[in-house]
Amino acid sequence: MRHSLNKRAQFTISAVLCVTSPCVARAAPDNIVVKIGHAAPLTGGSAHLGKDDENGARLAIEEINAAGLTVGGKNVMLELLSEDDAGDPRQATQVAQKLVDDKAVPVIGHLNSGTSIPASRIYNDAGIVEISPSATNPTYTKQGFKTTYRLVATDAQQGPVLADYASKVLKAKTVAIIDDSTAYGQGLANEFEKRAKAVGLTVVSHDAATDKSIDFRGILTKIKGERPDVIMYGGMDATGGPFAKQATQLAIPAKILAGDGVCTPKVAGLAGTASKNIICSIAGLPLEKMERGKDFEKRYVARFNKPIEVYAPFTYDAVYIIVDAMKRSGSIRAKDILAAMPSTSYTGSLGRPGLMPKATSNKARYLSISTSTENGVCSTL
Ligand code: ABU
Repeated sequence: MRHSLNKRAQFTISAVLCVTSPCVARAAPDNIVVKIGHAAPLTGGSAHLGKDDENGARLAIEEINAAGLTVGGKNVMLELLSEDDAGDPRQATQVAQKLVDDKAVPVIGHLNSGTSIPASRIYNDAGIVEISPSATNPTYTKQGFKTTYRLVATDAQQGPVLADYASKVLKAKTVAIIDDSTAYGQGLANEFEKRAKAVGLTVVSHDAATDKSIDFRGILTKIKGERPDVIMYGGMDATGGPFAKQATQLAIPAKILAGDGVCTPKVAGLAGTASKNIICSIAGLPLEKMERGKDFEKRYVARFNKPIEVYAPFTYDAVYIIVDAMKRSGSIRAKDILAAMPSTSYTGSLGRPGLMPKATSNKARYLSISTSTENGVCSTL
């Protein structure tokens, strides 16, 4: 079912101020306010991705409010409650409890697997839906929580795709692996390693850094001596960029494989010309292949005056998926939204993403493997 903005309900909003962008909608006194929680790193190395997520959710909420939303015969206004988890597992649980205490009805987030996993228990205990736009560690949706959803494929798909690419396309025989010791980076590296060994690659080393590491010259010097055909990097763009740059500075010729956390426009800025050496996968369709990606991009850029990083279309669609569940259940109550989620059939910016609760978490609808070019645009191979 495609969403259509409800023009008829525009009169439920007392004022929509569109003199200059952005539009600001004020709730009429008879409107019920529904709080949409959002959590992501808004500070630290992944703040650019967290802000991108927040923008996607904000754009959806602004559109829905401007069009007017009626649920079960009542006028509803959405309010964004956005919290900074700093990409830190402990802060994520504090933020999750705050969102529950502040009566967020669903939560869009968290961005990282390492934050989404511990936070998911808190949302589950509170009975509210959590939709992560980006967490790819399979554990997130394998904990048996009915509240836990994601809009992306998992590293159990992403890791093998990268290993197969190394073996079949790059014809690599040896690989060095390094990860950032996070649930995402380490998990992806482990999934890669399993498949790499299964297809006959020799893993010459598997090193651990951290998600704060910026100087990789020691590890890279060691890896250079191991002369791997390829290097697998499990981590995010903030560290993957410097890693690739330093590998090139040390004249390491091996291609660097990485997952969706590195497959961002920012990595080109951080890696410079070394980004040509990065081959990265994305855990969904690239924007240009999303059914309504271009249309979304235009509205995003017009509203925020900057390009999309990566996950904004996913947070945008997540808000619409929640609103779709509200409309179908005729309720704004968390338990009714939760009950309506499994029967979601929704086509958004992404097209029809595989909405992946526990039962279907191994069925990725989309998994593209892409290569990062010098200007940072990921193109599907
Ligand atoms: N999937 C990469 C970024 C988010 C995460 O899984 O940690």
